[in-house]
Amino acid sequence: MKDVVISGTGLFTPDQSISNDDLVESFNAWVRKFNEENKDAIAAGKIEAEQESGSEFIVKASGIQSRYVIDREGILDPNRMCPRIPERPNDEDSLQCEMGKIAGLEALERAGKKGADVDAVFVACSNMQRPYPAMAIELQNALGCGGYAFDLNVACSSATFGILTAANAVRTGTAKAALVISPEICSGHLNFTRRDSHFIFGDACTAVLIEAADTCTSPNAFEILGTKAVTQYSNNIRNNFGFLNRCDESGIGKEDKLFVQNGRQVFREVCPMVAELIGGHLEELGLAPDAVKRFWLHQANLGMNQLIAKKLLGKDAPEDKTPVILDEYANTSSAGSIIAFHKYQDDFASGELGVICSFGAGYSIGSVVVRKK
Ligand code: CO8
Repeated sequence: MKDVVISGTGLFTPDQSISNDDLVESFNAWVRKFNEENKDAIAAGKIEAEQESGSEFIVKASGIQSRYVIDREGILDPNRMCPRIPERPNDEDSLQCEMGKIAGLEALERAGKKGADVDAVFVACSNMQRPYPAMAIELQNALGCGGYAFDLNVACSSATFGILTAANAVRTGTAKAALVISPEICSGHLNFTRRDSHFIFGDACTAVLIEAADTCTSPNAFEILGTKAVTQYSNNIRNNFGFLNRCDESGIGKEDKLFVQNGRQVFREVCPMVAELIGGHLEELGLAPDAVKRFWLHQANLGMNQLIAKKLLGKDAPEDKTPVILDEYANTSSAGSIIAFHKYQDDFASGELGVICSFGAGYSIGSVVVRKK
Protein backbone atom coordinates (compact mmCIF):
# COMPACT_ATOMS: atom_id res chain seq x y z
CA MET A 1 0.00 0.00 0.00
CA LYS A 2 1.33 3.40 -0.98
CA ASP A 3 1.14 6.56 1.12
CA VAL A 4 -1.06 9.12 -0.66
CA VAL A 5 -1.19 12.89 -0.71
CA ILE A 6 -3.38 15.71 -1.94
CA SER A 7 -0.81 17.54 -4.02
CA GLY A 8 -2.93 20.35 -5.49
CA THR A 9 -6.37 21.93 -5.52
CA GLY A 10 -8.14 24.21 -8.00
CA LEU A 11 -11.25 26.38 -8.07
CA PHE A 12 -13.48 27.84 -10.76
CA THR A 13 -15.76 30.68 -9.61
CA PRO A 14 -18.37 32.06 -12.07
CA ASP A 15 -17.96 35.75 -12.88
CA GLN A 16 -21.58 36.63 -12.01
CA SER A 17 -22.96 36.90 -8.51
CA ILE A 18 -26.31 37.67 -6.87
CA SER A 19 -26.70 39.42 -3.50
CA ASN A 20 -29.52 38.48 -1.13
CA ASP A 21 -31.20 41.84 -1.82
CA ASP A 22 -31.18 41.24 -5.61
CA LEU A 23 -32.53 37.72 -5.18
CA VAL A 24 -35.26 38.79 -2.75
CA GLU A 25 -36.32 41.68 -5.01
CA SER A 26 -36.91 39.34 -7.95
CA PHE A 27 -38.55 36.68 -5.72
CA ASN A 28 -40.95 39.22 -4.27
CA ALA A 29 -41.79 40.53 -7.76
CA TRP A 30 -42.61 36.93 -8.73
CA VAL A 31 -44.78 36.53 -5.57
CA ARG A 32 -46.79 39.69 -6.35
CA LYS A 33 -47.26 38.55 -9.94
CA PHE A 34 -48.32 35.02 -8.86
CA ASN A 35 -50.78 36.33 -6.28
CA GLU A 36 -52.28 38.80 -8.77
CA GLU A 37 -52.60 36.17 -11.51
CA ASN A 38 -54.21 33.72 -9.08
CA LYS A 39 -56.26 36.13 -6.99
CA ASP A 40 -59.59 34.42 -7.69
CA ALA A 41 -58.32 30.95 -6.79
CA ILE A 42 -56.67 32.39 -3.66
CA ALA A 43 -59.88 34.20 -2.65
CA ALA A 44 -61.84 30.98 -3.20
CA GLY A 45 -59.38 29.10 -0.93
CA LYS A 46 -58.33 26.79 -3.79
CA ILE A 47 -54.64 27.73 -3.54
CA GLU A 48 -52.58 29.54 -0.93
CA ALA A 49 -51.13 32.99 -1.54
CA GLU A 50 -47.33 33.00 -1.81
CA GLN A 51 -45.43 34.92 0.90
CA GLU A 52 -42.55 37.32 0.33
CA SER A 53 -38.95 36.49 1.24
CA GLY A 54 -36.48 38.68 3.16
CA SER A 55 -32.70 39.22 3.23
CA GLU A 56 -32.68 39.50 7.01
CA PHE A 57 -34.22 36.02 7.36
CA ILE A 58 -31.74 34.54 4.91
CA VAL A 59 -28.67 35.82 6.76
CA LYS A 60 -30.07 34.88 10.17
CA ALA A 61 -31.20 31.37 9.15
CA SER A 62 -28.18 30.43 7.02
CA GLY A 63 -25.30 32.95 7.10
CA ILE A 64 -25.54 33.34 3.30
CA GLN A 65 -24.98 36.87 1.89
CA SER A 66 -24.53 36.16 -1.84
CA ARG A 67 -23.90 33.40 -4.39
CA TYR A 68 -22.01 33.01 -7.69
CA VAL A 69 -24.06 31.76 -10.63
CA ILE A 70 -23.58 30.81 -14.25
CA ASP A 71 -26.45 33.05 -15.37
CA ARG A 72 -27.76 35.92 -13.23
CA GLU A 73 -30.24 37.37 -15.70
CA GLY A 74 -32.43 34.28 -16.15
CA ILE A 75 -32.59 33.63 -12.39
CA LEU A 76 -33.57 37.22 -11.58
CA ASP A 77 -36.20 37.50 -14.33
CA PRO A 78 -39.55 37.15 -12.45
CA ASN A 79 -41.07 35.76 -15.64
CA ARG A 80 -38.48 32.97 -15.79
CA MET A 81 -36.88 32.21 -12.35
CA CYS A 82 -34.34 29.84 -13.89
CA PRO A 83 -30.84 30.32 -15.35
CA ARG A 84 -30.57 30.58 -19.12
CA ILE A 85 -27.94 28.04 -20.21
CA PRO A 86 -28.08 27.35 -23.95
CA GLU A 87 -27.45 23.80 -25.16
CA ARG A 88 -24.16 23.34 -27.00
CA PRO A 89 -23.33 21.25 -30.06
CA ASN A 90 -21.72 17.87 -29.34
CA ASP A 91 -18.37 18.97 -30.75
CA GLU A 92 -18.00 21.77 -28.16
CA ASP A 93 -16.86 21.32 -24.53
CA SER A 94 -19.93 20.90 -22.35
CA LEU A 95 -20.37 23.48 -19.56
CA GLN A 96 -19.33 21.11 -16.76
CA CYS A 97 -16.26 20.16 -18.79
CA GLU A 98 -15.37 23.84 -19.29
CA MET A 99 -15.68 24.55 -15.53
CA GLY A 100 -13.79 21.36 -14.67
CA LYS A 101 -10.96 22.17 -17.04
CA ILE A 102 -10.27 25.51 -15.33
CA ALA A 103 -10.32 24.01 -11.82
CA GLY A 104 -8.39 20.91 -12.97
CA LEU A 105 -5.61 22.92 -14.62
CA GLU A 106 -5.12 24.97 -11.44
CA ALA A 107 -4.90 21.79 -9.32
CA LEU A 108 -2.32 20.36 -11.74
CA GLU A 109 -0.32 23.59 -11.71
CA ARG A 110 -0.27 23.78 -7.89
CA ALA A 111 0.91 20.18 -7.83
CA GLY A 112 3.58 20.74 -10.50
CA LYS A 113 2.01 18.08 -12.74
CA LYS A 114 0.65 17.81 -16.29
CA GLY A 115 -2.54 16.17 -17.52
CA ALA A 116 -0.48 13.31 -18.92
CA ASP A 117 0.75 12.47 -15.38
CA VAL A 118 -2.85 11.67 -14.35
CA ASP A 119 -4.33 8.23 -15.05
CA ALA A 120 -7.71 8.44 -13.29
CA VAL A 121 -10.37 11.16 -13.42
CA PHE A 122 -13.50 11.19 -11.29
CA VAL A 123 -16.24 13.76 -11.80
CA ALA A 124 -17.93 13.80 -8.41
CA CYS A 125 -20.93 16.10 -8.02
CA SER A 126 -24.67 16.32 -7.29
CA ASN A 127 -25.90 16.49 -10.88
CA MET A 128 -24.35 15.44 -14.18
CA GLN A 129 -25.55 17.44 -17.16
CA ARG A 130 -26.08 14.20 -19.09
CA PRO A 131 -25.94 10.48 -18.32
CA TYR A 132 -23.37 9.50 -20.97
CA PRO A 133 -20.71 9.62 -22.22
CA ALA A 134 -19.50 10.16 -18.64
CA MET A 135 -18.58 13.78 -17.85
CA ALA A 136 -15.34 12.39 -16.40
CA ILE A 137 -14.35 10.85 -19.75
CA GLU A 138 -14.92 14.18 -21.51
CA LEU A 139 -12.70 15.88 -18.91
CA GLN A 140 -10.07 13.12 -19.11
CA ASN A 141 -9.85 13.90 -22.83
CA ALA A 142 -9.94 17.71 -22.38
CA LEU A 143 -7.12 17.65 -19.81
CA GLY A 144 -4.99 15.15 -21.75
CA CYS A 145 -5.12 12.54 -18.99
CA GLY A 146 -4.64 8.79 -19.52
CA GLY A 147 -6.01 5.74 -17.73
CA TYR A 148 -9.71 5.62 -16.93
CA ALA A 149 -12.50 7.93 -15.78
CA PHE A 150 -15.98 7.70 -14.33
CA ASP A 151 -18.69 9.81 -12.69
CA LEU A 152 -19.93 9.44 -9.15
CA ASN A 153 -22.75 11.16 -7.29
CA VAL A 154 -23.34 11.25 -3.56
CA ALA A 155 -24.91 14.76 -3.54
CA CYS A 156 -23.07 17.14 -1.19
CA SER A 157 -20.62 14.41 -0.18
CA SER A 158 -19.54 13.64 -3.74
CA ALA A 159 -16.10 15.32 -3.45
CA THR A 160 -15.06 13.62 -0.21
CA PHE A 161 -16.36 10.25 -1.46
CA GLY A 162 -14.41 11.00 -4.66
CA ILE A 163 -11.24 11.66 -2.64
CA LEU A 164 -11.83 8.35 -0.84
CA THR A 165 -12.19 6.58 -4.20
CA ALA A 166 -9.10 8.30 -5.63
CA ALA A 167 -6.98 7.69 -2.52
CA ASN A 168 -7.88 3.98 -2.57
CA ALA A 169 -7.03 3.77 -6.30
CA VAL A 170 -3.59 5.31 -5.73
CA ARG A 171 -2.97 3.44 -2.46
CA THR A 172 -3.59 0.08 -4.15
CA GLY A 173 -1.77 0.92 -7.40
CA THR A 174 -4.88 1.02 -9.64
CA ALA A 175 -3.82 4.57 -10.56
CA LYS A 176 -0.70 6.68 -10.12
CA ALA A 177 -2.44 10.05 -9.88
CA ALA A 178 -6.16 10.83 -9.80
CA LEU A 179 -8.15 14.03 -10.26
CA VAL A 180 -11.46 14.53 -8.44
CA ILE A 181 -13.47 17.28 -10.13
CA SER A 182 -16.75 18.70 -8.80
CA PRO A 183 -18.54 21.00 -11.27
CA GLU A 184 -21.62 22.04 -9.30
CA ILE A 185 -24.29 23.94 -11.26
CA CYS A 186 -26.72 24.03 -8.34
CA SER A 187 -28.74 26.88 -9.90
CA GLY A 188 -29.84 24.42 -12.61
CA HIS A 189 -31.76 22.26 -10.14
CA LEU A 190 -32.87 24.83 -7.58
CA ASN A 191 -36.51 25.94 -7.51
CA PHE A 192 -36.19 29.74 -7.37
CA THR A 193 -39.92 30.06 -6.60
CA ARG A 194 -39.71 28.22 -3.25
CA ARG A 195 -39.43 30.67 -0.37
CA ASP A 196 -37.84 28.19 2.05
CA SER A 197 -34.92 27.34 -0.23
CA HIS A 198 -34.61 29.84 -3.13
CA PHE A 199 -31.55 31.42 -1.46
CA ILE A 200 -29.60 28.30 -0.56
CA PHE A 201 -27.37 27.38 -3.51
CA GLY A 202 -24.64 28.77 -5.76
CA ASP A 203 -22.45 27.49 -8.60
CA ALA A 204 -18.69 26.65 -8.55
CA CYS A 205 -16.26 23.89 -9.47
CA THR A 206 -13.35 22.43 -7.50
CA ALA A 207 -10.58 19.99 -8.35
CA VAL A 208 -8.32 17.90 -6.11
CA LEU A 209 -5.24 16.00 -7.30
CA ILE A 210 -4.34 12.84 -5.36
CA GLU A 211 -1.07 11.04 -6.00
CA ALA A 212 1.44 8.70 -4.34
CA ALA A 213 3.68 10.41 -1.77
CA ASP A 214 6.77 9.09 -3.57
CA THR A 215 5.93 10.93 -6.84
CA CYS A 216 4.91 14.18 -5.15
CA THR A 217 7.10 17.26 -5.60
CA SER A 218 4.44 19.80 -4.62
CA PRO A 219 5.11 22.38 -1.88
CA ASN A 220 1.33 22.43 -1.31
CA ALA A 221 0.92 18.76 -0.41
CA PHE A 222 -1.11 17.26 2.44
CA GLU A 223 -0.67 13.60 3.42
CA ILE A 224 -4.00 11.76 3.62
CA LEU A 225 -3.95 10.06 7.02
CA GLY A 226 -7.38 8.51 6.58
CA THR A 227 -10.73 8.62 4.80
CA LYS A 228 -14.06 7.61 6.30
CA ALA A 229 -17.59 7.64 4.93
CA VAL A 230 -21.06 6.85 6.20
CA THR A 231 -24.52 6.86 4.59
CA GLN A 232 -27.99 6.53 6.10
CA TYR A 233 -31.14 6.62 3.98
CA SER A 234 -33.35 9.70 4.37
CA ASN A 235 -36.03 11.40 2.25
CA ASN A 236 -35.44 14.79 3.88
CA ILE A 237 -33.37 16.02 0.93
CA ARG A 238 -34.66 14.70 -2.37
CA ASN A 239 -34.83 15.33 -6.11
CA ASN A 240 -36.98 12.98 -8.22
CA PHE A 241 -35.70 14.18 -11.59
CA GLY A 242 -34.68 11.21 -13.66
CA PHE A 243 -34.83 9.24 -16.87
CA LEU A 244 -38.14 7.57 -15.98
CA ASN A 245 -39.97 10.94 -15.66
CA ARG A 246 -41.16 10.78 -19.26
CA CYS A 247 -42.87 7.46 -18.56
CA ASP A 248 -45.45 9.20 -16.36
CA GLU A 249 -46.61 12.46 -17.93
CA SER A 250 -48.56 13.43 -14.79
CA GLY A 251 -45.32 14.13 -12.90
CA ILE A 252 -43.52 16.21 -15.52
CA GLY A 253 -42.70 19.72 -14.27
CA LYS A 254 -43.85 19.02 -10.70
CA GLU A 255 -41.93 20.52 -7.73
CA ASP A 256 -40.35 17.21 -6.74
CA LYS A 257 -38.34 17.15 -10.01
CA LEU A 258 -36.14 19.87 -8.47
CA PHE A 259 -34.36 20.09 -5.08
CA VAL A 260 -36.75 19.76 -2.12
CA GLN A 261 -35.80 19.49 1.53
CA ASN A 262 -37.08 19.55 5.07
CA GLY A 263 -34.30 21.91 6.19
CA ARG A 264 -35.06 22.05 9.89
CA GLN A 265 -35.08 18.25 10.23
CA VAL A 266 -31.86 17.97 8.21
CA PHE A 267 -30.22 20.46 10.55
CA ARG A 268 -31.36 18.51 13.62
CA GLU A 269 -30.49 15.04 12.36
CA VAL A 270 -27.24 15.63 10.47
CA CYS A 271 -25.22 17.72 12.98
CA PRO A 272 -24.86 14.95 15.62
CA MET A 273 -24.04 12.39 12.88
CA VAL A 274 -21.24 14.61 11.54
CA ALA A 275 -19.72 15.28 14.98
CA GLU A 276 -19.82 11.53 15.72
CA LEU A 277 -18.20 10.58 12.40
CA ILE A 278 -15.36 13.11 12.67
CA GLY A 279 -14.80 12.37 16.39
CA GLY A 280 -14.72 8.61 15.73
CA HIS A 281 -12.45 9.02 12.71
CA LEU A 282 -9.92 11.10 14.69
CA GLU A 283 -10.05 8.61 17.57
CA GLU A 284 -9.29 5.70 15.21
CA LEU A 285 -6.22 7.62 14.06
CA GLY A 286 -5.16 8.32 17.66
CA LEU A 287 -5.81 12.06 17.30
CA ALA A 288 -7.75 14.45 19.56
CA PRO A 289 -10.07 17.10 18.04
CA ASP A 290 -8.01 19.76 19.89
CA ALA A 291 -4.94 18.71 17.88
CA VAL A 292 -6.65 19.70 14.62
CA LYS A 293 -5.72 23.16 13.34
CA ARG A 294 -8.66 23.46 10.94
CA PHE A 295 -11.96 21.79 10.04
CA TRP A 296 -12.89 22.56 6.42
CA LEU A 297 -16.58 21.74 6.80
CA HIS A 298 -19.37 21.45 4.23
CA GLN A 299 -20.80 24.91 3.55
CA ALA A 300 -24.59 24.66 3.88
CA ASN A 301 -25.40 26.62 7.00
CA LEU A 302 -23.26 28.70 9.37
CA GLY A 303 -25.23 27.59 12.44
CA MET A 304 -24.72 23.90 11.53
CA ASN A 305 -20.95 24.36 11.32
CA GLN A 306 -20.79 26.24 14.62
CA LEU A 307 -22.83 23.51 16.30
CA ILE A 308 -20.71 20.68 14.86
CA ALA A 309 -17.47 22.39 15.97
CA LYS A 310 -18.90 22.94 19.45
CA LYS A 311 -19.95 19.30 19.75
CA LEU A 312 -16.46 18.19 18.69
CA LEU A 313 -14.40 20.62 20.75
CA GLY A 314 -16.67 21.05 23.77
CA LYS A 315 -16.57 24.84 23.29
CA ASP A 316 -17.25 27.53 20.68
CA ALA A 317 -14.63 27.36 17.92
CA PRO A 318 -12.71 30.46 16.81
CA GLU A 319 -13.63 31.51 13.26
CA ASP A 320 -10.32 30.45 11.70
CA LYS A 321 -10.80 26.87 12.98
CA THR A 322 -13.89 26.39 10.76
CA PRO A 323 -13.47 28.86 7.89
CA VAL A 324 -16.63 30.18 6.24
CA ILE A 325 -17.07 30.58 2.49
CA LEU A 326 -20.86 30.12 2.36
CA ASP A 327 -21.34 33.82 3.13
CA GLU A 328 -19.94 34.61 -0.34
CA TYR A 329 -20.62 31.35 -2.27
CA ALA A 330 -23.77 29.99 -0.54
CA ASN A 331 -24.09 26.17 -0.61
CA THR A 332 -22.15 24.89 -3.62
CA SER A 333 -22.99 21.29 -2.70
CA SER A 334 -19.91 19.03 -2.89
CA ALA A 335 -17.59 21.90 -3.86
CA GLY A 336 -18.12 23.77 -0.55
CA SER A 337 -15.70 22.02 1.81
CA ILE A 338 -13.09 21.88 -0.96
CA ILE A 339 -13.42 25.64 -1.64
CA ALA A 340 -12.80 26.21 2.09
CA PHE A 341 -9.76 23.86 1.94
CA HIS A 342 -8.45 25.54 -1.22
CA LYS A 343 -8.74 29.07 0.18
CA TYR A 344 -7.64 28.40 3.76
CA GLN A 345 -4.58 26.14 3.63
CA ASP A 346 -1.60 28.36 2.78
CA ASP A 347 -0.81 29.17 6.44
CA PHE A 348 -0.25 25.48 7.30
CA ALA A 349 3.20 24.47 8.62
CA SER A 350 4.61 20.98 8.14
CA GLY A 351 2.97 18.48 10.50
CA GLU A 352 -0.20 20.50 11.16
CA LEU A 353 -3.49 18.61 10.97
CA GLY A 354 -6.80 19.32 9.26
CA VAL A 355 -10.12 17.60 8.49
CA ILE A 356 -12.16 18.02 5.30
CA CYS A 357 -15.76 17.00 5.94
CA SER A 358 -18.88 17.14 3.78
CA PHE A 359 -22.45 16.14 4.56
CA GLY A 360 -25.81 16.20 2.83
CA ALA A 361 -28.41 14.27 0.90
CA GLY A 362 -28.50 10.52 1.29
CA TYR A 363 -27.77 11.21 4.13
CA SER A 364 -24.08 11.00 3.32
CA ILE A 365 -21.06 12.15 5.31
CA GLY A 366 -17.40 11.96 4.26
CA SER A 367 -14.30 12.79 6.32
CA VAL A 368 -10.69 13.14 5.13
CA VAL A 369 -7.97 13.66 7.75
CA VAL A 370 -4.83 15.33 6.38
CA ARG A 371 -1.40 16.42 7.63
CA LYS A 372 0.68 19.10 5.90
CA LYS A 373 3.83 17.53 4.35
N1 CO8 B 1 -38.02 34.69 4.09
C1 CO8 B 1 -38.66 34.97 5.25
N2 CO8 B 1 -39.16 34.02 6.07
C2 CO8 B 1 -39.01 32.74 5.70
C3 CO8 B 1 -38.36 32.37 4.50
C4 CO8 B 1 -37.86 33.40 3.68
N3 CO8 B 1 -37.22 33.15 2.54
N4 CO8 B 1 -38.36 31.03 4.40
C5 CO8 B 1 -38.98 30.56 5.49
N5 CO8 B 1 -39.39 31.58 6.26
C6 CO8 B 1 -40.11 31.52 7.54
C7 CO8 B 1 -40.96 30.25 7.65
O1 CO8 B 1 -42.24 30.45 7.10
C8 CO8 B 1 -40.99 30.01 9.15
O2 CO8 B 1 -41.97 30.85 9.71
P1 CO8 B 1 -42.84 30.37 11.00
O3 CO8 B 1 -41.85 30.13 12.09
O4 CO8 B 1 -43.76 31.52 11.22
O5 CO8 B 1 -43.52 29.11 10.54
C9 CO8 B 1 -39.63 30.51 9.63
O6 CO8 B 1 -39.16 31.41 8.61
C10 CO8 B 1 -38.62 29.39 9.81
O7 CO8 B 1 -38.57 28.59 8.60
P2 CO8 B 1 -37.68 27.30 8.46
O8 CO8 B 1 -38.02 26.36 9.59
O9 CO8 B 1 -37.79 26.79 7.07
O10 CO8 B 1 -36.24 27.97 8.67
P3 CO8 B 1 -34.93 27.41 9.32
O11 CO8 B 1 -34.56 28.25 10.46
O12 CO8 B 1 -34.94 25.93 9.52
O13 CO8 B 1 -33.87 27.75 8.15
C11 CO8 B 1 -32.68 26.61 6.40
C12 CO8 B 1 -34.03 27.16 6.88
C13 CO8 B 1 -31.75 27.77 6.20
C14 CO8 B 1 -32.93 25.87 5.09
C15 CO8 B 1 -32.10 25.64 7.46
O14 CO8 B 1 -33.08 24.76 7.94
C16 CO8 B 1 -30.93 24.83 6.96
O15 CO8 B 1 -29.96 25.33 6.43
N6 CO8 B 1 -30.98 23.50 7.19
C17 CO8 B 1 -29.91 22.60 6.78
C18 CO8 B 1 -30.10 22.27 5.36
C19 CO8 B 1 -28.95 21.46 4.78
O16 CO8 B 1 -27.88 21.40 5.27
N7 CO8 B 1 -29.27 20.87 3.68
C20 CO8 B 1 -28.30 20.20 2.93
C21 CO8 B 1 -28.87 20.25 1.57
S1 CO8 B 1 -27.73 20.28 0.34
C22 CO8 B 1 -27.42 18.70 -0.24
O17 CO8 B 1 -27.46 17.72 0.40
C23 CO8 B 1 -27.07 18.60 -1.67
C24 CO8 B 1 -28.26 18.35 -2.48
C25 CO8 B 1 -27.86 18.45 -3.89
C26 CO8 B 1 -27.66 19.86 -4.38
C27 CO8 B 1 -28.92 20.45 -4.89
C28 CO8 B 1 -28.69 21.74 -5.61
C29 CO8 B 1 -29.99 22.48 -5.94
